[in-house]
Amino acid sequence: MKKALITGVAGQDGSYLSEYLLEKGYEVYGVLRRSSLEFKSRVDHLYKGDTKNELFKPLYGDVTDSLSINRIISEVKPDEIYNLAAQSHVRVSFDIPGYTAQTDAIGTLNILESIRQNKFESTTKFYQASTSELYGKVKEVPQTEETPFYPRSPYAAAKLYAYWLTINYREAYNIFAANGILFNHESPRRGNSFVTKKVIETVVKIKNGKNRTLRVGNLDSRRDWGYAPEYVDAMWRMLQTKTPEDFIIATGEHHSVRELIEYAFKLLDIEIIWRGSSINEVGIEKNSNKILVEIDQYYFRPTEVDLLVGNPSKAKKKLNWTPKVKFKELVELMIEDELKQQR
Ligand code: NAP
Ligand code: F7E
Repeated sequence: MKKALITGVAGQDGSYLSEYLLEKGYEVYGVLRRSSLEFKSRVDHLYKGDTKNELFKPLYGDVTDSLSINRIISEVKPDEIYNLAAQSHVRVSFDIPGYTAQTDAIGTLNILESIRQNKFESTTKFYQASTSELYGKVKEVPQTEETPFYPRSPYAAAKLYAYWLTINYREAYNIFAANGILFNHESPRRGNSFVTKKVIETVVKIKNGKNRTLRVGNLDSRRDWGYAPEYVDAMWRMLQTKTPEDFIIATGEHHSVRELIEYAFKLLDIEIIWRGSSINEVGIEKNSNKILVEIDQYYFRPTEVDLLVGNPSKAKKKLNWTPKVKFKELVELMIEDELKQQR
């Protein structure tokens, strides 16, 4: 039986990846951070109560703490490590750049060093959660594995260190280490401060009369939004190849935050029209003339990433991976889930 160790297991991707690997018959060791409330909503069903899975093993640890990480790796002796732990919010990384660097950059170093010091170079494969944010102020459209990076946030700069460290440990110590350069991927389990989940949660609240307005930042930034369960499948595929390589995972489509808002409201039979410009722009319900969308300076970033769109050809060719859920279907399934949650 193969053993996988997942850092960031309680996050969106960690929870889907756990379910995916358990389904494949893996023993899954999940690194959880201690918090004052025990409840880890995305993975609780895997290790508590009637749905508990004996093959899921929760372990306390923190990637910034090399002692705990080294102990876990030396005891578990994993066949595969998926390093998903991160302070993953781009805007928040401007508020807590030091913590972001410790987790997203040094956390990766702690894991790779532990593989090396335990002499697991030939037995433990390593997946690094790299990101389209590395492209930042993009040098070409769409982005490929060859496009130069231009990070635009403390988050992206920390992830750049982790990206190159992964390649360096592959070249220097022959570790099977791969970067997945994943473009935005979303789901009903997405944290509610990311724009897709925030918009969808709020428009449903507005429809149900529980919220008056949606307050957002840059309406015109464009993202390549895919569906998270499909992206964890790509992570696993990257560790099953003959030789380790880095791959873009993306849909190849891009849409704006404005389109996301319009389509989410449309699914609830609300038509939005836009008036005004920049910080004074508002989204109005066509029928009632009520203001439903307002711009809030708080949600802007000091340096924005305007457009990200990936070319997933290499993954299609070498991993036999293709995205199925695209923008409209993604918004539809998230709205459907949200309607159930708020019922
Ligand atoms: P997420 O929902 O924010 O989950 C991140 C997880 O990391 C959380 O469970 C968090 O723990 C944990 N964590 C944070 N700091 C930690 C620390 N110091 N030690 C141990 N665990 C820590 O992120 P996600 O969307 O699942 O993304 C997974 C990974 O892919 C992240 O590395 C992210 O940067 C990267 N990525 C995401 C996307 C995307 O669109 N989702 C795209 C490209 C790359 P708590 O639950 O206790 O907070
Ligand atoms: O923002 C704009 C915002 O926070 C998307 C992380 O998973 O994907 C994610 O990073 C866009 C940005 O995701 C609001 O300015 C407008 O242009 O949902 P987001 P992100 O920054 O793209 C990458 C690939 C990762 O690696 C990250 O870990 O939407 N936007 N108004 C807003 N964004 C937020 N959060 N909230 C707003 O009100």
